[in-house]
Amino acid sequence: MSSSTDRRNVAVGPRKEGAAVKGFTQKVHFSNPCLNHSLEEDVQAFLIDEDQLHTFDDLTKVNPVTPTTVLKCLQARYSLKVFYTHAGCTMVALNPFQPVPDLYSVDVMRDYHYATQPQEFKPHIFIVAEEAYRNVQGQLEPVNQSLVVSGESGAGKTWTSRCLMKYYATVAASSPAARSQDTVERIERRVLDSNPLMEAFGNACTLRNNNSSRFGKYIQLQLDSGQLLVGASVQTYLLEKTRVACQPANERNFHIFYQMMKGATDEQRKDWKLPHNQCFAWLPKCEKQIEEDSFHETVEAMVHLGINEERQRQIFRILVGILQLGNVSFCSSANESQPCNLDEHSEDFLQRAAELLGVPSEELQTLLRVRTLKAGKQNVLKPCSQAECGVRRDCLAKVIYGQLFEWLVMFINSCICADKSKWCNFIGVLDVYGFECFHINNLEQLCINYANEKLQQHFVAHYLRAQQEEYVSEGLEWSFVKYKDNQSCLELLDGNPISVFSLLNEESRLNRASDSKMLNVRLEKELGCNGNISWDKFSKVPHFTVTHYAGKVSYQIEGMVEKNKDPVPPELIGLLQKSDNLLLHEIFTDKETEIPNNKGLSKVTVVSKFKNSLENLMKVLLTTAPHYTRCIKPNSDCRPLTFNEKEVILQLEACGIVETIHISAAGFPIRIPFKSFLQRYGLITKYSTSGRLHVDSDADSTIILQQEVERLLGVVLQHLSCNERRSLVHRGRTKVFLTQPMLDLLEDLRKNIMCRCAFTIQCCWQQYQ
Ligand code: AD9
Ligand code: MG
Repeated sequence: MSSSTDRRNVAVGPRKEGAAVKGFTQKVHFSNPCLNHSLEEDVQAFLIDEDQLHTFDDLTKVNPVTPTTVLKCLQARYSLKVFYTHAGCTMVALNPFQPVPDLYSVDVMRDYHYATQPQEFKPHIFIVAEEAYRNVQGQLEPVNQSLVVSGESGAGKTWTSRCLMKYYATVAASSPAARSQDTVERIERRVLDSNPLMEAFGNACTLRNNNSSRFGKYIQLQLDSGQLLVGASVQTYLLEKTRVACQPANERNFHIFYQMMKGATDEQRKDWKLPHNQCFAWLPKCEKQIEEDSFHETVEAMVHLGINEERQRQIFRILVGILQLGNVSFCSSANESQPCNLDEHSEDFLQRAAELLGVPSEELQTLLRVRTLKAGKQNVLKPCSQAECGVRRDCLAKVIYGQLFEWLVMFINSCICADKSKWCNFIGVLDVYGFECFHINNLEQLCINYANEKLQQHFVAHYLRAQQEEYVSEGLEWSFVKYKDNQSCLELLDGNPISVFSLLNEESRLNRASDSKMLNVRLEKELGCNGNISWDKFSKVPHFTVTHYAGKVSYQIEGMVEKNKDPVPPELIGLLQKSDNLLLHEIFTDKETEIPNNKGLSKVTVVSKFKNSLENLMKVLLTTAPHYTRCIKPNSDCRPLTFNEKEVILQLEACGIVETIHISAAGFPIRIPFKSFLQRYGLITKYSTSGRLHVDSDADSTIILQQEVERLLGVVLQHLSCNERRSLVHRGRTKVFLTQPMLDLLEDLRKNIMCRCAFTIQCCWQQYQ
């Protein structure tokens, strides 16, 4: 049982109107700046005033648990610059949107690392990190750990993941130099350097986040038997490669392009055929100043990871080649049997693109404008329309960039991954894109939201399992609490034999001209009775709406099948295989590179590939002990220390925080250790008419405490049947498990007794006077 669960069990209590005793305030002593209040003080916290909400370090202590109380608590803490709060077995992290260096210094890392009980320190991402680190060496056998970081775009997932990696690179450093200094070295350095490199190629400035990750990532930090970091491996998911050729309005292309434009030396520009004043269609300007544009940092990371100068040159030439390709445009042809021409300025761009990509310019030009069709054994050439030429150009850029990114990840793995004989456990850090709901949603959002459904399913299962484990270890008889699960939505998306994905794949395979229309018809016909999908009959644009656990999202059908097919004309791949840019040649002749069939369709569609990789991820997660961090974005303008209630509450609902606390509330959410329980409610037995017992709340023996708890409960619940009693309260081995109504009852009894005593004392005084 993880210590976070223990903490959750400590104390919860009513703040019901009338039940609270005013003036009973929590004493918090901070002898150590990181230290939080003690268990006894936690127990007292349930009588706290609303203006003390900021002191709740665990949202399960807030009572009643409603979106509003949870929100108020987080808001109160945020206003005091407290960014982390426990929510049962999850950690809620509010984005400060400003640097808070003191919170993440090496000294603070060490405080948490060397603490005997880090969970008694103030909530911090380092508690999560340390808990996983300690759990990895399980008591009976080692247990791999996973740190799952979720939240919407800009909430701080990548920032948190980096922070977790820095923590391990510091406290689990394999080199003594790294441990004794603030710098990290050797393998630690390389593992950390994989971040800026992957972010340069996989992150972009979007409307929601200046440094938005456009891919998902699961990094496993490999630990040896002495728990030192000896290596790492990275798995990435679904890079949004369409961005390379098409950037949404007011968004940018991937950072690396801008870094190069800003940081290239004159010599490099000469080599890349890149004049200072050249503009690129695929590099839209953005008003915002992006701090991430550090070419120097990216190159340094490449050097540390062992990408030599020649390789760097090949990479940069490919990237500039892509940009030059983006400037190539076509004119419509007067005669359909003739290929379209390049527009008047495009000749030069095409020349440069061909040169940088290391392919013959004539051939490139022909292949962009003429399609090769197979007719039996014969090849038939067919001129492309202006629009088709544009699609082929974009397709070429996307396939090059996508494969380059995959090569980069493979390269990073080859230089950070330790030999299997050198490591025995891992801690995985998962940073996937959060739930997305835009004005227009397409295949990318469907995949992203599907990933979030899978993670939510894993989360709910794990959370309930954790609860069940505690019930069992405390010897409680209980049956599973019903909870809202997302199984039906997942079945709609990926179930067998018919689901959104299966229909999408079938339409992609059939490759018919009217695929979007057909998809819509089939979805409606074959899945129309599933309660999680609906259609707006009055909408002009065909779409379907899925009710996700986090909310409804409407997906545009137009273009979905095409995106799923992700077709690449084979003749373009053939061209790239001939490239004399050695890297490009290597990437496309590599056996593992997926080569499309003669219709340009690869064997696996986008969704089936994504589904497979997610299934593998889930298998790994299931073998690990998970720790959840829910990042929350306090305002959509990314303004420091600004808390927008409406936006936060939507996220709390979307990521299921409130539901999580409710799942806990549906069982016996209030768990009070015997001693604390007797200290607070012992007076009920003492003053009860049927209470002939002497309650010694100082007793230490668990057996005596157990008996006293039994007697107290016997007095309070003497009129109830065994079953009624069981639905309200359970005595475990070390704690009392209560429902909210039971706690309210105890509080009312206690209050009554205290009022009676006060009344008696008052009468005595009156008589005395
Ligand atoms: V996206 O889904 O990739 O678009 P993320 O990853 O959730 O998104 P990210 O980690 O990139 O968001 O955080 C956004 C910005 O918030 C960062 O660039 C930081 O400027 C800022 N941030 C996030 N967390 C912290 C923090 N703990 N302290 C300071 C932070 N700044
Ligand atoms: Mg990110």
